[in-house]
Amino acid sequence: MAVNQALPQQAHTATEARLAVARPRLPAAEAIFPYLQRIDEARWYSNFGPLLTEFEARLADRFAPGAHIITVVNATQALTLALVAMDLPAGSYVALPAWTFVATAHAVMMAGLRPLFLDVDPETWMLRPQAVTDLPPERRRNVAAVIPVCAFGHLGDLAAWRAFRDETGIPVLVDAAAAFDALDDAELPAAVSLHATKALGVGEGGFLVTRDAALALKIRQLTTFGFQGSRESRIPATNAKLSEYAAAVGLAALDGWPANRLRFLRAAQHLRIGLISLPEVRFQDGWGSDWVTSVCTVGLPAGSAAHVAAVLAEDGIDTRQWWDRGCHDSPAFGHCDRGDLRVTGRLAASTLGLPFSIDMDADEVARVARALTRALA
Ligand code: T4K
Repeated sequence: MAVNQALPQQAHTATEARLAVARPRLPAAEAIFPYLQRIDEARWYSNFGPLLTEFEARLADRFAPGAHIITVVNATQALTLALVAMDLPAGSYVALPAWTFVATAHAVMMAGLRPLFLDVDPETWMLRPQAVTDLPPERRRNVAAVIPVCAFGHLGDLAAWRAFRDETGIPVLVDAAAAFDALDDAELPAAVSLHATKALGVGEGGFLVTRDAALALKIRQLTTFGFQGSRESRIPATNAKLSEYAAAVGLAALDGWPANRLRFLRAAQHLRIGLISLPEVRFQDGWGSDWVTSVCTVGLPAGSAAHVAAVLAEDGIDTRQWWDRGCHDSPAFGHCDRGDLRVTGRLAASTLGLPFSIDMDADEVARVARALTRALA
């Protein structure tokens, strides 16, 4: 459909509030309060206090025994410090999908490494091991690590990445920023975001999960001035610890997670049902049934994302290209090496973040459905 085609009567009225693309809801004050009282009593505010220790233990319980959790100030730092801990040759390449948020590539560069942007699978929107194994040998030889990204919370085929690591010896670090719900496997080190916009948010925060005890110890050391059991700084490091206050929010969020997960499922099912007469709108595989996340990114007819966004905007409905035109496209990465990124280009033009929230109601679903029907007519 042409972008400037005449549109039917707009549904948006001056009295109708704008519909935000995301409306995070973190634990309410009363849910956090008992944890804040514990902080008052303990007079312990940071540096691995009792709440943070409990928060990490409860996060570890979500994985098979043997998983180590290192909380970090955000997932970008978790990725950066994990790469630093891997001790890769300075300036070597880290392969990553172009279809990701800029944080993935920033982490590579801040770790003193070079991003190599590769294309993704058109169905799953994720990097496949073949994207690396099919590289010309001279280029593949310089790939020191790979970061597959769980697109918008979808886990993808981690078993294939484990096989890749075992066969090639190339370390794999998973960017599972939005995959708090889906991630239950610590065989590959993975970074999860606890940002406000994520399914389980503490405001700013994240964690790294791994079964590799030595890697976990090194990452922990990097988050705390290079200390390890003493006040002697043994390696160049930083301060990336979470405070007891963030842990308080995290503990309250975990208390509420079973019910909130059901609320996310319910909201997602309402949206799926509301859009059932629009088969052109494609949800990610398993979204809102097998796994949940806080955003809804859908596939649309080829090249139609900008038009659909414009029509929804006329109806007061916000949408978002969460990853813009692809990570590689940002000026910060203009000089970085890349492969053929045709699929990424197509996804940027044909996927769109729709409004979604844990408490999205029937009127909001109907409003989005009406606007999408108009846009796709
Ligand atoms: N890897 C991947 C693949 C990622 O997607 C991300 C982060 C990372 C790594 C790094 O994780 P962190 O270092 O952040 O832990 C968001 C998030 O800041 C970011 O976490 C996320 N990905 C990225 C895709 O998007 P913005 O700048 O787009 O959010 P903003 O402020 O525009 O808000 C979005 C919507 O939510 C708006 O409608 C406003 C609403 N909102 C937002 C906040 C923060 C609220 O209503 N309340 C709020 O508190 O970045």
